[in-house]
Amino acid sequence: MHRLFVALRPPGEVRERLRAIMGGVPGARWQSDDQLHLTLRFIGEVDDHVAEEIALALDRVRHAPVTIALSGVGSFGSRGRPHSLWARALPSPGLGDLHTAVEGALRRCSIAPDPRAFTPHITLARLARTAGPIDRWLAESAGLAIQPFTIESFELYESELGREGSIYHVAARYQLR
Ligand code: 2AM
Repeated sequence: MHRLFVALRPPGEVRERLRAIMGGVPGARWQSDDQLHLTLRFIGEVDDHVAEEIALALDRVRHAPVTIALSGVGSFGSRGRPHSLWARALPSPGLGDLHTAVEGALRRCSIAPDPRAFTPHITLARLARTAGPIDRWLAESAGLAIQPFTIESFELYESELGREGSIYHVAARYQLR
């Protein structure tokens, strides 16, 4: 079985800016440089045959490079029990269209459509149940503003659940042009 997702990898300078705002929340597991990505679509567990079919379907996606800007931060989970911290990607036509194109490719592989709205973000930390308060970090990081940058490929990732958090491997890379 393969645990798959489709994501965009921010360039090195952007990852550095993101890493600069990591810290200051006790019990937060900050993402390593390798783990930083913007998920276009989480697929989940599929067998070898479906994984191959997905890789081929994604190879048929034709899309121009996409421009992304990051603005502000947020958290997922309930107010009393947040479970992740992230940087927000501003919605853009390119990003939305690429998401739709990926969704279409997956549908052709009989992957059920994702019922959740696409909320583009880059997860920065996962929070343990015992993590300290996040309000100060949210306030201090609210001004995050990363000017538009261009992404020229998207990736199919395989996720391996490890003790220190997930390890992500690029299973295939698809050029945007
Ligand atoms: P997240 O960053 O908001 O946690 C690999 O697990 C990637 O897929 C993560 O970036 C994660 O989003 C995303 N993802 C979306 N839905 C998921 C799910 N149901 N289970 C695990 N990961 C999911």
